Amino acid sequence: MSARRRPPKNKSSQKNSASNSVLPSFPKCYKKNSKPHKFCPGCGHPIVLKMLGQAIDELKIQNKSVFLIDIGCSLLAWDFYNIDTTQTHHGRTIPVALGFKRANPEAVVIAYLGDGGAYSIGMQHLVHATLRNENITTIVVNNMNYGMTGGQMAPTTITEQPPTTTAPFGRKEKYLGTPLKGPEMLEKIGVPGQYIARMSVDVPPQLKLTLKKALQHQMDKKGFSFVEALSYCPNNWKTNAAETIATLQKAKQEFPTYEKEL
Ligand SMILES: Cc1ncc(C[n+]2csc(CCOP(=O)(O)OP(=O)(O)O)c2C)c(N)n1
Ligand code: SF4
Repeated sequence: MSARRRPPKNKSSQKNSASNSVLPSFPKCYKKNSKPHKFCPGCGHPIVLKMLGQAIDELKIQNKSVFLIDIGCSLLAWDFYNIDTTQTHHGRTIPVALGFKRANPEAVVIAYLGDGGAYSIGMQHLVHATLRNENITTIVVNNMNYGMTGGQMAPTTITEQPPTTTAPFGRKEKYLGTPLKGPEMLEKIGVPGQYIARMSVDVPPQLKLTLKKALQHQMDKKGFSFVEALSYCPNNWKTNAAETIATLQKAKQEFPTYEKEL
């Protein structure tokens, strides 16, 4: 007899399977016909997006949310949710998000981008949105490289990381400087009351809690909220599952997880 699991025979056994968590539990705000998603196997983006979806469900804000995505692998989320979504140019997600928020202050506006988009080409927007205390939520998925374009070095690439295509011998700090720490930098220029956090995809419940707090912060009209999510990119790191997890652990030493209301 085959060892493979047999499909459930009737509706009641289907119900039992679901309640035993055999079937994947999708957030209600997911666009189900866009699944399976388009990200590489083992990518961290879908973990961030699932936790964000659950946070949106729990806060019951699906119909008032606006989701803005960057160029970079974040664009693969263009049809991830049943939520109004707009894709922007590389690094320009934050200014487009601000436009939506100013036009509709009651909307919950979420800017979702990679570390290249946030800390390199779009850095000026991040800095000035923080200084102006704009009431939006920004989520930066930090996979420590330029994922979509093939794994070039990013401002966040760490010394301990597998080599990147543009730094094949690794990050030599003497020539390439030290990795940029986004949340810590924003803390230095931030306005009192702002919510700033770094969390990681290997602890999904904590990540969801952090995202939920950031969204609630915006809903309470308390100003800029920011979450960096440390994330996996096995495709460009060229790592197997165990090496991927180990790389994230090394990253956590360089980029500690924390949260702070300034
Ligand atoms: C103005 C502009 N410059 C450069 C590019 C090429 N480009 C596309 S995605 C990307 C990097 C994306 O990296 P990141 O923002 O870290 O996101 P990831 O793909 O890692 O999630 C670059 C440089 C572009 N599309 N537009
Ligand atoms: S290239 Fe990296 S960040 Fe992009 S989808 Fe693949 S694993 Fe994810």
